[in-house]
Amino acid sequence: MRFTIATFALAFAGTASAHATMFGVSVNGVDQGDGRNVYIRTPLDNGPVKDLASPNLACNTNGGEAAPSFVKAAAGDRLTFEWQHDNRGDDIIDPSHVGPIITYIAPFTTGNGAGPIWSKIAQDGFSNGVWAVDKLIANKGKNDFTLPANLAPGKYLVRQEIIALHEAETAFSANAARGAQFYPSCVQFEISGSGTVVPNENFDFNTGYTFADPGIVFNIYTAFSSYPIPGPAVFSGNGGGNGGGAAPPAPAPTSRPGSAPTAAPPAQNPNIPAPPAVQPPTTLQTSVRPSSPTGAPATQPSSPCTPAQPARRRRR
Ligand SMILES: [Cu+2]
Repeated sequence: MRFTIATFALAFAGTASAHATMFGVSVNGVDQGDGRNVYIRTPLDNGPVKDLASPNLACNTNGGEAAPSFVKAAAGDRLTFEWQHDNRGDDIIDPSHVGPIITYIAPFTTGNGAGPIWSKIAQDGFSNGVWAVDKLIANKGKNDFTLPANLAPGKYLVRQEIIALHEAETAFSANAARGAQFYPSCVQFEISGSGTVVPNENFDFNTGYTFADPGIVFNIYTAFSSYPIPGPAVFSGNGGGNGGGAAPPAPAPTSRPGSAPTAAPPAQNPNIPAPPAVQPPTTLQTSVRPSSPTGAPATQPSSPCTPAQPARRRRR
């Protein structure tokens, strides 16, 4: 293993109770089976990527190792990406790891996904006091979104990431022991249909995500009422296939200026039709959560990602 400063920081950045990887995919509700190293480019471990300059930011460790299979789906299909901590249906991810879940697509490559090839097709951040990660845990690790209805047939990578913000009040570049934690996972798809659109936002994670981004350096331990989801707007030529349909219009997330090549406002909260109007069940919360996102600032807890004992690199 490359033992860089960043790796050293990562090695001490995780607990066995914290992280997550993707288990598999359902297409229109049909389980495609365990996708790990089958159609998912499963990373070497379930730890986060924090260095925005790392090529692993695109498709995680192992991102350049093409998986042997592809999920077959059609443009416009409803997809479910299912995450886990260690085992399917377990605690999924530590509830401290609040943050958005963002989904991108790129034409298939056997490369590691680095470079300006990505377009955002779905995103869920923070609304009505509920984070996308809260919903993920409540939904047993499952996050739903819809493929663009007019997507051209062919092979693609679909990359979904959890961004855990529990240490994101400080940039990783300023303190390698903290920083937003990215959990990207890339899934290989072979998509059918008669569409003609290949999303062309040409987003590059290594240059498009920066520590100047207010969605990447974000303090969940002070009062806030909204969260600016990082990255470009949701691709506007997606044929309207993105939403859950029931969510009312809401203010668009504020992306970093210059990050969105298209002018259309992003779709809002495509993943879950009707977020609860009240706080999530208290059983989903732990003492490390702020008592209210809109209330008095909570005391910043000691990090749940700083174990007392040295962590090994492999944590699965
Ligand atoms: Cu963690």
